[in-house]
Amino acid sequence: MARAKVKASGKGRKYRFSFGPWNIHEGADPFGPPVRQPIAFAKKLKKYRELGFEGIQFHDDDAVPDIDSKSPQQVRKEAARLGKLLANEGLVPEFVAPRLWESPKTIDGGFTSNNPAERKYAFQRSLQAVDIAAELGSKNIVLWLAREGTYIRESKNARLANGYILDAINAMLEHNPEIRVMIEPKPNEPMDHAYVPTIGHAISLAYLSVDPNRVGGLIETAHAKLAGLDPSDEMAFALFHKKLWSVHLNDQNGLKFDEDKSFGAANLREAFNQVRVLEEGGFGLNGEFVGLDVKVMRTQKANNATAHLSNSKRFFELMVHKVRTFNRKAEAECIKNRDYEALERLVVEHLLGV
Ligand code: XUL
Ligand code: MN
Repeated sequence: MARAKVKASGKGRKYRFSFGPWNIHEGADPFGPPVRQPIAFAKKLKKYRELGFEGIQFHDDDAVPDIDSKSPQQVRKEAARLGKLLANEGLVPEFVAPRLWESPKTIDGGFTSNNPAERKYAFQRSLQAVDIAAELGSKNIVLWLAREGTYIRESKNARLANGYILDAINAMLEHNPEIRVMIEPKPNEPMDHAYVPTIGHAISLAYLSVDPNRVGGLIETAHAKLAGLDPSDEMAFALFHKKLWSVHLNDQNGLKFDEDKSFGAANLREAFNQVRVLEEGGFGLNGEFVGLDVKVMRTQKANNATAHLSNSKRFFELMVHKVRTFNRKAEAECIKNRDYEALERLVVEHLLGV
């Protein structure tokens, strides 16, 4: 296939890309079993450089499998060993996210469970994730608050739940003075309604924390769309607050399950606007990664089951090119004349390459 050459550097910016081991997936969904053989973690690690990625995102148990069966010392030892391996491979651990949604102890949520013993488990596991991040050499924790919400509204006290989440964030900040917490908001799935469903909610919690400068956000395209919001506006809001510290770019075809499609695959114009906002907002200039939380189609054969990652990276780079070559003078003219029909045509023709 002929491939147009594109540059994702220029204007002093070179984007760095990341993904998580879960983005190379065996294809199981709620309606059917895996359709591809699992790929060993060591083999996945090799794929990063091959695909042009430098950053790795971890859940705590991606870094230390079977985490609950190991002593704190063992967990730290394994994380430190992995940190060395990553450094040798030239890979950067972007963040660690405590996986608080698979344990039998988090069936009814972690921080917001109605059971104090379960809340304690979630608390401790999160502090341990902070230790893992430190051993790996990352300063970032991501909180996707998967089960912090309800199936039925009456089952939890939402006011108290927000306080429990804030307590957990504060505990992480106090546990390690270097660590930063990034909240990854999502409005639903697996819950009917999740607490902290948008970046606005996340940032308002950040300001209430014991160290607001160390609490920010990670915005995922699909999650913003599931909340009925425009992902580029969500990103702009966080950039305005200097709190956009990572992204999970992907795409989403309307209000369905969380599809995690390749970036730009469902809506080119929304992809253009996300890249435009990131470029204009200086995203990446402080070392932020462009994370791609994308899922390969279930139908994909095993011999080419990483194409969603290389495609998403390429679509991002092509969009950077589109953003950088957009006719800014003509744009300013349209805005000055309040001729938004002309602006619409300018954008659409630019995206269509005419
Ligand atoms: C869930 C989701 C997660 C987080 C990491 O929808 O996006 O993969 O990004 O826990
Ligand atoms: Mn995500």
